[in-house]
Amino acid sequence: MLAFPDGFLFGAATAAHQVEGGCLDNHWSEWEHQPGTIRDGSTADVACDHYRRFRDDFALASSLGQNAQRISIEWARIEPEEGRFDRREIDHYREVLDSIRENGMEPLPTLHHFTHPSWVAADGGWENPRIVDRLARYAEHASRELGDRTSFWWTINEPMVAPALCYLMGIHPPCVRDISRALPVSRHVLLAHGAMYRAIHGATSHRPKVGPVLQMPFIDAHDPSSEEDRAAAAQQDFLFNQYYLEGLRHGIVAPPVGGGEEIPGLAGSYDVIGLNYYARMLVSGRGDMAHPAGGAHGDGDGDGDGATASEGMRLRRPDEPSEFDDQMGWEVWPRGLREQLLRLSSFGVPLYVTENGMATRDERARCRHLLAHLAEVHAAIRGGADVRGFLYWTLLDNFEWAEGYTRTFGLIEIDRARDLERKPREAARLYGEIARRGGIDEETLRKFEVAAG
Ligand code: IFM
Repeated sequence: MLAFPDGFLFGAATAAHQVEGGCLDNHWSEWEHQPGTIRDGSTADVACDHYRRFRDDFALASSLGQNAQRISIEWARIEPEEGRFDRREIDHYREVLDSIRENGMEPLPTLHHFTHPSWVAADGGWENPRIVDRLARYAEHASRELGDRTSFWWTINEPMVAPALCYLMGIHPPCVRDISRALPVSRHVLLAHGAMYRAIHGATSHRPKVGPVLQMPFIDAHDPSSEEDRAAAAQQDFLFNQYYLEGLRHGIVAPPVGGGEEIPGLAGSYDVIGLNYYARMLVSGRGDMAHPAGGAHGDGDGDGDGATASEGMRLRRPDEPSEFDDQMGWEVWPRGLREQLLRLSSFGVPLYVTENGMATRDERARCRHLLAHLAEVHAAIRGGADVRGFLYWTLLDNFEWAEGYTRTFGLIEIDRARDLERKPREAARLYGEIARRGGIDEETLRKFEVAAG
């Protein structure tokens, strides 16, 4: 039996724009309504209609065995115009958080998950340094109003996505490909996290656990014997992973983003750390690059359209075939989850896997993927990492950003042809059994042919 520590959280994660429906006043909604932006021409106007059906969704998640649920709060609902906070929307999220608890689950809300209000975007979005104070003010308001309903706050989901996908690779809006614009964005996401951390602790006396949610691909040299590849991998790892880690730990903005200057209050701005882990990213010195983080990256769906944002995503080591063929075209490598958790364990705070999952229609593959990653979490705990929870990405098939509804990550299928009917998948039941037992038995590992980690 791979037993997890008492009180371990087994849950799922969602993000407002991807599931709620009706998030019309943010910059993603504006973008996805332009022709040619989303793979299947869809929008998130309805998404999973979770904004209205959240009670049923949480009851279902709980009945399946989950004891936690990560959600996100939509900034554009809370602050539709600069400085005007919408009381009805605060009340809505209070009901959402209460409903999670009433269903016996721990709520884990995130304040910024990719989307910001249209008025923020119109004023420069992440490029305008004012976003730091704006996010802090929103975090202060939300945590003051909702702080008695949650013990956790996650500040920004995947800070590196804004510079990398929005300003360097041009995959997410505003779809810029310009390093000189990406670097200030890297600075602002880091500073915004620190300002939000301080704002939350200043606003509430409930002593919540506050932290960032980092998406950390395991970045390695395509050819480990090539010095060029090793140097390129180290450089990518610095930009995507280490830059944020140094900022959090030492409170500095490291080059090439900053000049190593110290930002007051940034050092140690984490009581917990969330890790989103999906894939290994192999890098070659020839300049190939890849990015396994939300949105359109590869073309693993076999639909023959050949669209790919990053050919580098296809880098594979010929002698290490991937066991998992996901719809995103990512190189799924479960061992990387253990490695990144052990890397983060030096921060000395509790760690949570805030996202991990697989987009597939092959249910046995989803179950094997889940077991293989949970086994790696267990191995990380055995190795000394203080991991307290695992939040599967995601609860419901949802709007996968530039991929629309073509990617099926959900524990629960959404039948879009039948009024968004919810249909729990085999992996949801398997996960529920693991959550109820607090571990994985050997028979299950054998049945799915997964090694213990
Ligand atoms: O759907 C995204 C999520 O919003 C952020 N992390 C990665 C997921 C899968 O791409």
